[in-house]
Amino acid sequence: MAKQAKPCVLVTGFAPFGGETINPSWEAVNQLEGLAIGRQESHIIHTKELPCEFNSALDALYQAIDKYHPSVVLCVGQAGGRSSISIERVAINVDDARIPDNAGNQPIDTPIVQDGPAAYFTALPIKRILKTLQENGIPSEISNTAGTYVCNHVMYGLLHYFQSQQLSCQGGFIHIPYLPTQAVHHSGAPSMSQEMVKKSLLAILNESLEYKPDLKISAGTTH
Ligand code: PCA
Repeated sequence: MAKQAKPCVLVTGFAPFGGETINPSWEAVNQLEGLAIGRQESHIIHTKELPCEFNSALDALYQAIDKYHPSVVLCVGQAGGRSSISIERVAINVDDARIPDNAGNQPIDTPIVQDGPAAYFTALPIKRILKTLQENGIPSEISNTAGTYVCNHVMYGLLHYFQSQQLSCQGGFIHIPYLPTQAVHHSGAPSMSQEMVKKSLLAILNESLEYKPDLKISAGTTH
């Protein structure tokens, strides 16, 4: 009989976009591949880089979910200009791109899923995560908008996949600031070190494996 694979979590980062040469999300996430996480190292971390493209990011994400069958999926993206780790609460059913994606597409006021719910809430224990990050001295906040670009698209698509495929998996989205090497080129922009981002992601994964969602409304959709 085939040996059962160790339980795992999936963490994704994005390719660079908008004229940047790196994306801090993939720079940090890439360092997590193969690490053990959770109580008594119960889970292994798998990682995946997603293209910053509306048309192909979700295909890449769904392929990775189908391959690994993770217990938790954490998607991470750059939010240049934000100063804290942003724990996203909600994804909305609209693409409204300020700039073209890496394939040159720029959807405006377009639903992500035709006739899909207006929004999905994450089922991650966001308040516990916030408390833990703050206790560890990491600037962090709950965010009530993941924007309307590729990150919101991926978060909505992730939560829609859980719902439509009836997966008993929890997941969510984390936005992170520029790295200091990027902020050098954006006068006045805040930044966060890669070490601090990495520490944050590991803490978020541990909390997500340990605790149930603290959302009071069931399963996380709203119409
Ligand atoms: N940030 C963008 C898309 C990719 C990324 O890292 C966003 O916030 O939508």
